[in-house]
Amino acid sequence: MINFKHNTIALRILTVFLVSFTVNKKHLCSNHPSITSTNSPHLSLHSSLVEMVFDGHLSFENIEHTAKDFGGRYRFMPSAVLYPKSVSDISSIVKHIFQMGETTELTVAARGHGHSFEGQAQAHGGVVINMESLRVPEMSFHTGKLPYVDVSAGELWINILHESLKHGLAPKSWTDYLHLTVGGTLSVAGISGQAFQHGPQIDNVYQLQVVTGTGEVVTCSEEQNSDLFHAILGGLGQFGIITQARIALEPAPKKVKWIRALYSDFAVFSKDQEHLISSENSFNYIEGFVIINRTGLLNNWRTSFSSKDPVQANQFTSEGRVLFCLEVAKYFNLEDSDHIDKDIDTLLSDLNYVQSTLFLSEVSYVDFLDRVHVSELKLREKGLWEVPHPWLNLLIPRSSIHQFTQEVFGNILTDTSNGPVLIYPVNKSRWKNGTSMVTPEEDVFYLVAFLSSALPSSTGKDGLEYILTQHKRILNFCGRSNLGIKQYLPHYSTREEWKAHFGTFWEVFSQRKSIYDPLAILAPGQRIFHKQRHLDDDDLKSLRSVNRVLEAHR
Ligand code: ZME
Repeated sequence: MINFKHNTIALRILTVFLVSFTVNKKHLCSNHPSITSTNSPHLSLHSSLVEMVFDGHLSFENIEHTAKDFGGRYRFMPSAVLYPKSVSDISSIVKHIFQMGETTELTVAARGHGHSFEGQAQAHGGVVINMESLRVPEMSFHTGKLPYVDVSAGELWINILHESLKHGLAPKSWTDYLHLTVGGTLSVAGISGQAFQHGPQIDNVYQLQVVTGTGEVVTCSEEQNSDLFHAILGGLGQFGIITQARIALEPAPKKVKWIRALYSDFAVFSKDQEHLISSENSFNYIEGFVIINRTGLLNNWRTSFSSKDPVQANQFTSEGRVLFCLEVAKYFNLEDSDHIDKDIDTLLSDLNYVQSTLFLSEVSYVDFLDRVHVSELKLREKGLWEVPHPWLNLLIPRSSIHQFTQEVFGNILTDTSNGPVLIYPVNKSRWKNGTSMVTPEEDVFYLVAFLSSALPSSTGKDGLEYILTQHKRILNFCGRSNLGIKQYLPHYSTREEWKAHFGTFWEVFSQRKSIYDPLAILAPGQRIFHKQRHLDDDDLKSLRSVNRVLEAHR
């Protein structure tokens, strides 16, 4: 009886070994679009974690949802999901796994609202931490000269917006979509139309609390543990799990003038955009997007935008050609009502858009910031939200942007039916130095974002394979022509690619890894560092006993 039990366990251990070795190999080498793995929980993990006590709880069941993300292409099952109720829950589990040392491949991934594109917040066979369960502290506001709010890292930006507005305040720098967690966007950068002025979201944080890869809880800022602070901001989750953040606030405007205007010449469009991001008294938000070969272009806009010249404007389509749409916004309050239109006329008088294509709209600050959520609800209604999202985000130096747009919008992309293609410049001379974010070398660079949705079963132009092939062509062109681009939110699979991405910063990045997460426990889904498993004496004993069992069965 006892023997039988031992043999079973030995065989289970062997199975776990084999399964994890084979799957890991696949994990590292394959570029296949839909990579799925659903092996059963590691036996050793289960027995070692099941005895731990948490303020929240650890679950081994109903955890499939954490093997999915917004990208919809990577699916790696964890062994367990932690629903933390305290920072100490997070610290305990990381510390526990750290103390197990190199005898286990166990890793830990913090998961926010699940909006990674390519499995970055998944932990194959490891522990996923459901950061949205961590709702401590309650948002606490500090008004005064430099107002800020302390939030839990699992908080959604949309909730922070609503709470801040009750104090007449709001964060300064945003993402386009607000149903994302603070910890998630601060781990990458957080870029939207305010970044030209305020820098990305990582430039607008005063202090963080993090749990490092050794399970230590550390508070960091420019003054305190500044190396960790800089490492964490845009650090792709490699140096610690953000558990709290102190977000810079400003007085919130009540209303927004939201404006769009079309250009048919990229040189004119980009000249105006660059003028706007560098002038002193400009718009508060500056973005832009590309429209290729679309009919009925204006119907989409009519709902919320009104035209000064509707007859002329209605004749405008991008059928058979490429148009560039400037999108800007000016914030204002009721007391500005008498001069806001004049201010905007002044700003617009510098620009050279096609005169008949100016569209103006006036919305509340919340409606402006939460605008992508409106698209989300429409797409959800049509069942088009939970589809694969092969997204490609590029940062392109100003000196290469003309060459880039000519090739990509002239030869590679033939229409923009699969989703928005954003294009706008920022100037990093106004950004903070020393974060982990990787940018091109020039001060002025463009964000170009290809935000496609794929139809799950399509093999045509709206299918996954076609879109991925287009992205490959775009990247090949960038590499071949030496455009000096950097990917934003990349998903590389080899050390060489990551090294090339980080360039001269690689040494600092990997040195910081060895300090803050020496066993490479954190954020394995980024595929930058790989946790090593070295067999210890106990493992060797089990392996020998497995061998004996196998011998006996022969
Ligand atoms: C899937 C989807 C993305 C629907 C709308 N979007 C977006 N639209 C505009 N800007 C965006 C965006 N997603 C990120 N930025």
